[in-house]
Amino acid sequence: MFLCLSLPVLFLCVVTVSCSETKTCDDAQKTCSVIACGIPVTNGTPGRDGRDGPKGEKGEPGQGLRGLQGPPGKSGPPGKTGDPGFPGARGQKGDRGDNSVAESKLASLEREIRSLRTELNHIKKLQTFSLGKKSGKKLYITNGEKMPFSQAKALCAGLQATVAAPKNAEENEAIRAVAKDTAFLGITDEATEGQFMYVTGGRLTYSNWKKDEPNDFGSGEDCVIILKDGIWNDISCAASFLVVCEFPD
Ligand code: MFU
Ligand code: CA
Ligand code: CA
Repeated sequence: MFLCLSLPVLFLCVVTVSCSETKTCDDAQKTCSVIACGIPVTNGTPGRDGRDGPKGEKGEPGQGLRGLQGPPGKSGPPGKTGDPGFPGARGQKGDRGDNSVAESKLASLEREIRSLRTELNHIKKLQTFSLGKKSGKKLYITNGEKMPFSQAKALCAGLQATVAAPKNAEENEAIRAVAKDTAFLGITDEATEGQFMYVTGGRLTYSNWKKDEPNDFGSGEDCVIILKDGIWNDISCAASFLVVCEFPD
């Protein structure tokens, strides 16, 4: 079938080629029925060049010898530091701080304070019992040392106490019983001769002078002592005697 169709086309081509030669139309008409006849002409000048054909396929690489690839070049200098990134998203709220160590230390200290308070109360009871202290009464204590009045005052002050000064017969007896020997009292007339005052301030409200005392004997006597029997004499503050300190109720 293909052969039947292609045969006339092949024939037409042969005729066309034969018609490019110079011959009469009658001659051509004898062999080629498709050619029309008219006035005989000579062939014209050749036509213009046709348009460029489509670009051909890329050729194969050349056949010349190719050198081996060289080693990589040195790395270039480092680039400039980039801009800082955007701040990150806000994190979740953290856990509550841990106070457990501080809390257990505090609890331990509180237990210890309670224990120490209990122990202190016990010691105070033992001390007041051993000193024969009665509740609601002042506490009188001596260290058995003899010293001038200035030192006696300093000793009692160092114990948050004052030199004992009886305000009544009962206190006078309590001080005498503690001292057992001659001791300074916290009373002087250093400020105004003849006017005896408590070292804690104020005029005397009670006294127990020996007969003919106070006499400001010799070069002067501005301090006061309680004798072994509980009566008083004025004496030089520079002389040395026992001291009894008085602690508040
Ligand atoms: C009395 C006292 C003095 C001193 C003197 C030795 O005077 O009043 O304070 O003790 O004896 C005469
Ligand atoms: Ca005096
Ligand atoms: Ca005297």
